[in-house]
Amino acid sequence: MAGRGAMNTADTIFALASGGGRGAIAVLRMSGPAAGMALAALAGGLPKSRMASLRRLRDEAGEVLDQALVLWFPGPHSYTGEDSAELHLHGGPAVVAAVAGALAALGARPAEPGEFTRRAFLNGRMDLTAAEGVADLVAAETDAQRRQALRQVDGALATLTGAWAGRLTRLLAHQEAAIEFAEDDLPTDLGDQARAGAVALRAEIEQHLADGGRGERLREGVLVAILGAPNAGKSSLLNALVGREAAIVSARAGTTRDVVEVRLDLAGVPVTLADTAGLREAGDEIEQEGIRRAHRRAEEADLVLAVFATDAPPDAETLAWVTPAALVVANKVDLRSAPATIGGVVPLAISARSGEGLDALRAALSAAAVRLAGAGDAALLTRPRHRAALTEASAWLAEAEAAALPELGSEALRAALRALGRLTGQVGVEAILDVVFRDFCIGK
Ligand SMILES: Nc1nc2c(ncn2[C@@H]2O[C@H](COP(=O)(O)OP(=O)(O)O)[C@@H](O)[C@H]2O)c(=O)[nH]1
Ligand SMILES: [Mg+2]
Repeated sequence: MAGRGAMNTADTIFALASGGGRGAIAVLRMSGPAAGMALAALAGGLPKSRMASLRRLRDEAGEVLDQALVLWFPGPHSYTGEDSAELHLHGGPAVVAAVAGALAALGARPAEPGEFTRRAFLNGRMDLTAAEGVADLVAAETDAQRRQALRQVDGALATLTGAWAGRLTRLLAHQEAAIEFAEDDLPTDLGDQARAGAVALRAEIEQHLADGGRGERLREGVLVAILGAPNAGKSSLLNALVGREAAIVSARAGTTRDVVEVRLDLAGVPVTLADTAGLREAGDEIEQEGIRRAHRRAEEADLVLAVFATDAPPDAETLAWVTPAALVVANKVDLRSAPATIGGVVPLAISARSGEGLDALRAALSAAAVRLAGAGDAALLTRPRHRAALTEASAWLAEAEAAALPELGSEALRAALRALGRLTGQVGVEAILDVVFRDFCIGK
């Protein structure tokens, strides 16, 4: 498709589309003008389109490499829009290597990460947001992430953006008509209509921008930093929450020196729990660095989990992190009962040792994660790129509303339309292609 970025699609690419290592089946896929020739050469002729057939695969010397299911997807109605094929091989490394070698001998080359989907986009098979959705679907670790990615593959964001672009195009037509009629000195309210339309459209876009970043958070995961004095039981708590000894627990203060992170699935939201070095006036240099890292992680965190132990008075360093947004726990209630409040907040009484209160803490963490990532209600913006494009469109709409001259309003509306077009990849796409397809895996 013209204007979608120069790229050499004349060559034929192949890649392992299933996971590496040993498995029952390994799927090699290829795409490009020579895909049919290469498949025919390997499989002794082209099979019927889109029908699985069992073939012996041979290299150029006639040696049988494997017995495989082969599928032929002639373009343009394939994933990439090009002639494509899939080989379902026996999933051993030697089989895959032999068939990949035969494909390379036939002139195909290994694909770059995301190159299949990139071609699908370049050939107009999907818009940019759907392509991003494919990458997110492959990377999804939790149900809520999977649902969000599927929504995007299904075009939820592209459909909304397309509808906005349609309205904007009509506003632009009104505005241009207003300019025409003004030249004819005819009274008209077309300019006012365009202005009112811009106001309404901007309000809708702003409503989506005011989603608290839930979509991005769900995509990337919610970061929870565990903070507290040395020996408060932070590492014990992390281990109790994940059900394994991820962090070292010791009666010696200052044992945890770097940030230890584990991934949890809480109500469908991926949560990264970060255990940190205890906050105190540090002794040696390594511990000081650990404490610096603890503060940095806490500043980046979406949620701070402040841990206090019942057998010590609340320490000033940790109290400084207690806000209404923080989760406060009083640990070691097996030793002593929890105080009524810590820093003005009612703590959750827990014991990392006995397990008391951990269910309530897990529930509180889940609720916070769902609130932060909007796992229940759908946020449509899942990447900073989306937010940037809509913020820009909204700013241009504001400019159009404020424009003193109809010609300026018209220019601003056009710029807003371009910003929307960038979101779905209709305009100005060259600069962002590499960014979008960088985080794909090979074979997608
Ligand atoms: N009695 C009791 N001891 C605990 C509890 N949680 C942790 N500890 C002990 O407190 C000490 C410090 O624990 P650790 O998890 O390393 O604390 P951290 O320095 O905050 O990471 C260890 O000896 C733990 O066994 C608890 O709930 N009850
Ligand atoms: Mg520790």
